[in-house]
Amino acid sequence: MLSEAGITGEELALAARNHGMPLEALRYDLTPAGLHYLLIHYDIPALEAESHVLTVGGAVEDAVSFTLADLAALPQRTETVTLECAGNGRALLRPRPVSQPWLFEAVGTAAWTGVSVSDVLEAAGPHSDAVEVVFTGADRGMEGGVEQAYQRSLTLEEARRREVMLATHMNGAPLLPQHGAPLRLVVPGWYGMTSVKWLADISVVTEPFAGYQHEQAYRVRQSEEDRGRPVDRIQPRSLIQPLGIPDFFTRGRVVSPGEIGMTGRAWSGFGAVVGVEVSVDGGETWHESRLRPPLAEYAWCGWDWTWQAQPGHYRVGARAEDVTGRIQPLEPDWNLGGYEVNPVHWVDVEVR
Ligand SMILES: Nc1nc2c(c(=O)[nH]1)N[C@H]1C(S)=C(S)[C@@H](COP(=O)(O)O)O[C@H]1N2
Ligand SMILES: [Mo]
Repeated sequence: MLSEAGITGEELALAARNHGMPLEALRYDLTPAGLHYLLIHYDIPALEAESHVLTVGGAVEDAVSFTLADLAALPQRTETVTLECAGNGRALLRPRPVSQPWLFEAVGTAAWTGVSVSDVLEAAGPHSDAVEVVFTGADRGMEGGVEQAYQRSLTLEEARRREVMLATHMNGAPLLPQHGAPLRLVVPGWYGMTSVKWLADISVVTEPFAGYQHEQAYRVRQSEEDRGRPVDRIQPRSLIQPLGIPDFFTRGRVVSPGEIGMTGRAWSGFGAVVGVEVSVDGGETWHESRLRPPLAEYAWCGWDWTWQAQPGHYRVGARAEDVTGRIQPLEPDWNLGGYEVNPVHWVDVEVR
């Protein structure tokens, strides 16, 4: 299936910069920072923690600015969050939208430490007619022919959720350059594009923000003419921790017959995962796995299931359902940008 993909040079260049989480790292509750997936639209900007200043302005009573030392003096919080790229699964589509060609691995879970955005907003005092908050990164580039800084907005209500935070630390260590050092936004429950890295400015606005990453990118649409709908919360997904040993080239799995403990992780940005079903026959029959409690409200949960495996070739899959009844489709649903592509994680397994 993958051999038919016909990846372009541009996609290869993107994939070589932006790596996924090797799926064997599903074994860790918290993804070690170097194994967490990475997505960078432009270049990693050169920022210094000592001199970095976050400005907060726009429709506020008092425009204020914060050094990292100022932020460290505010009440600190730590949130364990599963972050996933909205383009995860894109390379499974036919025809394939040409962009970062993710398969299944654009995900990771980290403990982020920093301050609530709401505390920073309160210091500035948004005007009563404020509707949204725009977050601007220090990175610039060209995209769709438009020169821009990387920007995303949230409604004022969403930005004020206590767990929406400005993070200075990941898994207890200062942010790495590639993950947004020295300061980034983290929006639990939402796809990764909202969690602006290298955060330089927060601006309160009185009209809905219509930037490139809202109007052009990150919309689920069927054609160029279709306005579509914005991408926001993470759709449910489950992944299988790799079984046995891999084939170097095909990445298929080879395992010995007998009792096989299958395990994996599942998450949804809409609420708790309530079930993960496993199939070893390509979806003919499904078996309920045993769920472990999630690490935190916005983090993945573990699941496991025991397989009595006889020699042969199998198509093994897992699908998650969340508390809202959202369930992974058996095969991917196509859209123009390749967002929210969350089909069952199918894996070819040879038992021998
Ligand atoms: N400033 C800035 N923030 C950004 C991006 C970016 O290119 N520039 N990429 C976004 C996207 S698309 C994703 S999926 C996440 C990835 O975060 P990570 O690389 O720390 O996993 O960062 C988001 N924040
Ligand atoms: Mo992303």
